[in-house]
Amino acid sequence: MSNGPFDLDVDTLGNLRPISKVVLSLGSNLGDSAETLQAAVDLLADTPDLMLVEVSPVYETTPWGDVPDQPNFLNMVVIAESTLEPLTIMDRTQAIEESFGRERTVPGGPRTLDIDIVMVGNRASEGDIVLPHPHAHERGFVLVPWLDVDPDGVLEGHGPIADLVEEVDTEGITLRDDIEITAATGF
Ligand code: PH2
Ligand code: MG
Ligand code: MG
Repeated sequence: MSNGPFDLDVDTLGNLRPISKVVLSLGSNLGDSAETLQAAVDLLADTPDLMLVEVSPVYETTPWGDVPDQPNFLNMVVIAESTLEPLTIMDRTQAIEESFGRERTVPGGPRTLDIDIVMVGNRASEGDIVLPHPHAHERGFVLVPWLDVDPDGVLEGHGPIADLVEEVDTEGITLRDDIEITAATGF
C-alpha cells in the first residue's frame, strides 16, 4: 500500500550509497562519428543517477590493436559521478551502443559506437566487467583526452594520467577542434 509522497524507502535516500568517479572512453569509426558521439553524450547525460562532470575534446586516432586495417576513430572521454553499480552502468552503456546499431562481430573491429568503462572509483572487477579497464593505461586515445579535462586524474592501480601519457605512443592522435561535443553537466 502506498503512503503517497511520504512513501520513502531507504533506497530513495541515496546518500547511503557512495558516489564514485566514473571515467568512460567513447569511440566511433563507422557512420557519422561526430554525430554519434554527440548523441551518445546526450543519452549518458539523460541517465538517472549519472551526473556528467567533464566532456573532453575529440581526437582523431589511428586504429590501435589487432585490426589495423580499419578507418581512423574519433575518440573522447567523459567523466561522471554516479551512485550506480558498475554492472548497472555497463547495462546502460551497452544499451546506448546497441541503439546505434552496434554489432559485436569482430573483436577490436570497426564500430558505430564503443563506450568503455575505464574506471568506477576504486571498484574492482566483477562479473563480466574488468576494472579498471585492462588496456586504458596503455592507450593514448584514452589518456590524451582524459588528461585534457582532468589534469590531476589518477588511474586506479596505475597512477597519475600525466605520468602515464608520457609512456605511451601519442603519434596518430590528432585534436579535432572543428568538432565540438557539448553536454549539460552537473545536477
Ligand atoms: N577501439 C578498439 C580497438 N582499437 N583504436 C582507436 N584508435 N580507438 C578506439 O576506440 C579503438 C581502437 C576496440 O574497442
Ligand atoms: Mg573499446
Ligand atoms: Mg567496448
